[in-house]
Amino acid sequence: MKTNWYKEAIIYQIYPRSFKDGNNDGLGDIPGIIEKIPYLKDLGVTCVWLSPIYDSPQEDNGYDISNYKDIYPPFGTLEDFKVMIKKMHEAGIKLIMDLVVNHTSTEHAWFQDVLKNKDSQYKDYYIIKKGRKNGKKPPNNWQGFFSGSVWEKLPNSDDEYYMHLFAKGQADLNWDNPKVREEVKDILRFWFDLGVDGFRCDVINLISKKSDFKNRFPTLVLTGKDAFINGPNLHKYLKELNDDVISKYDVFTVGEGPMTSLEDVKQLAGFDRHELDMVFNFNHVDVDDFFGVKYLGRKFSLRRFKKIYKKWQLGLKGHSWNTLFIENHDQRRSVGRFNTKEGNLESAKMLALTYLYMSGTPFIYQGQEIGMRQGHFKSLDEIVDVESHMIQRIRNKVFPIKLILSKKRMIEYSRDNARTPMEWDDSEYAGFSKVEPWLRVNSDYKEVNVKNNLADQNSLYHFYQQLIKIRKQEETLNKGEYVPLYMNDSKVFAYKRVYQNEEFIIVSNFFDKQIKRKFLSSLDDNDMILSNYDSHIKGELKPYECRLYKRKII
Ligand code: ISL
Repeated sequence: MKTNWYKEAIIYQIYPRSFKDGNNDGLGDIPGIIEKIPYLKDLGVTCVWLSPIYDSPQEDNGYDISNYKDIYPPFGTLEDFKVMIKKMHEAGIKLIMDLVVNHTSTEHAWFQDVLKNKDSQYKDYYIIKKGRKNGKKPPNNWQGFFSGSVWEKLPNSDDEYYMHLFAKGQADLNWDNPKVREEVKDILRFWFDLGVDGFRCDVINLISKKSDFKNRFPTLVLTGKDAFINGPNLHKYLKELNDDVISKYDVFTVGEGPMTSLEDVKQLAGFDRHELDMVFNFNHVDVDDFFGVKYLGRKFSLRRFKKIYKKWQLGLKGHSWNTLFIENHDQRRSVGRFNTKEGNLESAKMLALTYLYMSGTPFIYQGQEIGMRQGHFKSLDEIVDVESHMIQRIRNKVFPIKLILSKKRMIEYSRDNARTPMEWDDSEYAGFSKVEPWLRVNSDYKEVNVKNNLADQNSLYHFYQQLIKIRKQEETLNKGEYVPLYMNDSKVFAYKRVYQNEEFIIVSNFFDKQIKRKFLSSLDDNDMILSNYDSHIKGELKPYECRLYKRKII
């Protein structure tokens, strides 16, 4: 019986290859995660989202799966997995995995069979079309998420291509084939029966493609996106997965939904829709991107940021449940984004309170709780992310792109910035490993690390720990209505959470300047239960000052 426990969860995302190296081969692994379960418990998290650990050639760090029912050997074994989930459950921590079924790796047995046998039974598992001009040109002009054509010639064919919305090694599955849907159900049952408590569903809104494979009007990015984003059978297939498998377990699903609208999310994760439970939408983290084009930045605007949150907080009320996140393995680190300042502790604390206390389920990405920063890579040669390499390829070929997309921006926006090894202490390789890791450790590890955070009661870690503790014990912060305040204020983000006869008020100065605000006189300092400063000035907010008030409604 489904109990909707996800609504009270505090979820911590682990990117396995960068979390903790248990066997000193330079790569994070399951034994390393097991070793850190007490750390997760002390922080107060109640659920872990584990990015892919399945067998994979690792072209996209595991988001290219070659065997859905086995573990990538350097991460460990299925037996290690069983130990991990048992220990997590004993610690009161649930575990959700990453379901990556829009595509498989081209190393998957199904795709390998297509390469070996002309009349393979698995050919219809994928999206394979004849090219134009006798196969000399791809079937159409659609562009993928990592830039470039979504088509790659089948090595064993003169005129056939397979679709890949991401890297060449990630062949899109044909979800219109009922056998593919049955395979996915089988994968779900396999992991649910091992005790997994749910799934984060990778780019799940891309699984259904339109049957019209004609060219589309060329756009700057993602030409043809109308044909593969939120496609015609998406809801039908999600309902089918839910009715046939997911609804039979006390689990939850959160879909990753790039370019989903508020209406899309109401459809995908509506309480009465029986499809997904939640959706990751990216409107708020696209706030400083050039209209969704991540690499073409845009000046941050607090007003725009507040409007986006108001839209989603009020828009989903009564329909679905919000996800709350400011970082993940694809996003730049939040310290230094959203008007905060790298190294400015007050700004990191202010951002934490502001996003964590909204209505919805909070997600914390590994390292966010200790203020891990951008990787500060010196050159593109240090970057390993396939997305960066594919964009660099196009950048080198198309001069105008090279003009608008500088090397500096390529480095700054690379997803590797969020994937540097977790910084545990000030020993060599930051306590992540005893050998040189797969990706350079951030050079700030002697300052920014778990050990220093644990030793300092005023650290960001302890602030997150306190925020989580309060959030878990206060029903109003779980059930309370989100009420935006002072929407026209260009420097202060303020809102309240109201439930029965109680309200919490969150006030955050998003700027590095001391400011006067008349509305502060309406708040009684005796009601203040948390702040990132020890002292306060009547009627004013210090730089990046945040305050949490709790009061009865008379
Ligand atoms: O960062 C993004 C969202 O703003 C996109 O570039 C992201 O790549 C896209 O949302 C899909 O991401 C997911 O699928 C990819 C994988 O590389 C990402 O790591 C994963 O989060 C392909 O599986």
